[in-house]
Amino acid sequence: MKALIVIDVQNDFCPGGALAVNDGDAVVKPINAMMPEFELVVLTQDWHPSGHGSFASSHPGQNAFAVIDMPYGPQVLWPDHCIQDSEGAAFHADLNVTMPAAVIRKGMRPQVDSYSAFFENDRKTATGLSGLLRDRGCRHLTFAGLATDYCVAWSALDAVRLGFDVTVELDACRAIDLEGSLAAALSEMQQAGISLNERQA
Ligand code: VGL
Ligand code: ZN
Repeated sequence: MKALIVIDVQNDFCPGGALAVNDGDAVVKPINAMMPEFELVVLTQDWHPSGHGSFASSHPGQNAFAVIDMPYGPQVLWPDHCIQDSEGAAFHADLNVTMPAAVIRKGMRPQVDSYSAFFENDRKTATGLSGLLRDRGCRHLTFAGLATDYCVAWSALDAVRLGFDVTVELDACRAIDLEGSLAAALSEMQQAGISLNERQA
């Protein structure tokens, strides 16, 4: 059984959004087109309370994109984004939200970020996604969405550690690319045995 995990295709990661990814909205079309190929489709939604610990605005004197030490390790500070119930946190208006069977929300605890769809950044607190996938008999996972070098990569790498067979559809992903983060993420994913697919290549 094959599942498609669609990562954070939300307004704030699209052009005009609070943490806009270059060309982020270009992922919507290929993702919608891919959905019917999968037995199960799951969406993730970055879903922060206001004043979240990953926001630069919560750390006086710090700027967006600085890195600080949190109790669970280094944390990039982001502009305020994907605040629960805001328009920025909503899925892109053209994303197919009818076919997906579940939405996994993440980053809800005020002091812990969550890039991965499986575990928060403390690397301990599970979201429950792996149980859902196992209960549904899915061993083969394909990832697409935003952003390649953060939430997509962290999710795909966790999936490999959890024993799933993992593909990332690069044509249906776009990156933030902070100081070489895209190249680093691609090489880490490759070394972990993840198939990096480029359909249009
Ligand atoms: C993401 C930074 C902060 C992502 C989410 O979806 O890649 N990046 N929150
Ligand atoms: Zn976030």
